[in-house]
Amino acid sequence: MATTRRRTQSRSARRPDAVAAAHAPQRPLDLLAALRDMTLIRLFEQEAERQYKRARIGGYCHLAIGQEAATVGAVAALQPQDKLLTSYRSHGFALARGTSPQAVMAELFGREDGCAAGRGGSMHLLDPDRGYLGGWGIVAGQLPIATGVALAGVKRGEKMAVLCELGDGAVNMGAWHEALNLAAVWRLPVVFAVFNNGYGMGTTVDQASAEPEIHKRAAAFRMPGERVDGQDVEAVHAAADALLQRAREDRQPAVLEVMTYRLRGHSVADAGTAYRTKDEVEEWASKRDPLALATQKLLAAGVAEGELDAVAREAQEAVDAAVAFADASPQPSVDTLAEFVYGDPRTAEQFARMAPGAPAGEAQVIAQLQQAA
Ligand SMILES: Cc1ncc(C[n+]2csc(CCOP(=O)(O)OP(=O)(O)O)c2C)c(N)n1
Repeated sequence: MATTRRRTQSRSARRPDAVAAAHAPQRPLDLLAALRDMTLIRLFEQEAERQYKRARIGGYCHLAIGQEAATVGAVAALQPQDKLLTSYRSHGFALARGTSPQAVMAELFGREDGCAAGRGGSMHLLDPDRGYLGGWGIVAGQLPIATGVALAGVKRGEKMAVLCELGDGAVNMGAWHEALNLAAVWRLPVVFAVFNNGYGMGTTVDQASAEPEIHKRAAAFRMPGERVDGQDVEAVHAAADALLQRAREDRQPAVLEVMTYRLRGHSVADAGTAYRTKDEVEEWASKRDPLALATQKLLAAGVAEGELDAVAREAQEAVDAAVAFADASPQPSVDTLAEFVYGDPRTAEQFARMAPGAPAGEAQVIAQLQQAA
């Protein structure tokens, strides 16, 4: 059946440049609403950075300050039935998809009211009700899962698409090849959005990739591949919208390379200065800041400055409320740590008994397991 589908595919379906032209955005982007989302994400992450440095947030914390247009533009192109999977740099995705700032901040704090019940932390945000099937901490780990989610959608006869975000570092993992190959062979409705911020930790794209123009790699899988300016929220939205429509309607998988930049280090623990110059960062901050670019466009379109001030004020209020909420949310108790990890509750129970301070020690649990075997 897959063969028949491939044969009946029109010639234009194989020409990447024809895709955007053939599909004008279904719903034009509301730029003011996009700026609201971007501002919330920026202020939220600045606050997360402060809270991390105060040790209120544990584990890892990867900020995407500078990448807000890429995130908001892509997520705004999703429809309610679509699914979203991302890498670990994921706070903005949850917020843009509609998860409350409270639930995201509580997750960063590791609290019960977090969107993953405090078990996931910054890298593993989750909101299945909104089709957000996770931030994933293993580089490229989300790709095969996204392809599987798209296959499940097809099997159920749903008219949906999957947006799978990944970093430029993920395109050299085996999972990239497996996931894109199967997506193409089975014609699955998944758009792989590569957020190319120039670096995988401290390694540049050129150092890691034989073909650094990542969208061109789509040709190896005979799927469309496009590159877009990731600092321009309208451009990202238009490109993502076209490819997602095409995924939903024609089951056409695609690669969208979104050119962006992270203004902070790889994680809060990385100063981000060892492998790039201050001038480079300054250049992006002063000339290519996505919030400033959207603000300029809105002012040019006649939106009053007062209205833009209100956007920043309201976002700050939401962030402050999120911190207060997270602070007041209870800590999960240690003996429930394995909940949601194992499908079998008995395994969770055994795990709980191994927790520090638990009445039964590891040796006893092992003995019980051996007896049961
Ligand atoms: C399989 C695997 N190898 C290594 C790591 C450690 N690691 C975490 S992030 C990262 C760099 C990924 O860079 P990229 O995909 O470009 O994403 P970005 O950080 O730029 O958003 C690495 C090597 C990991 N999490 N998973």
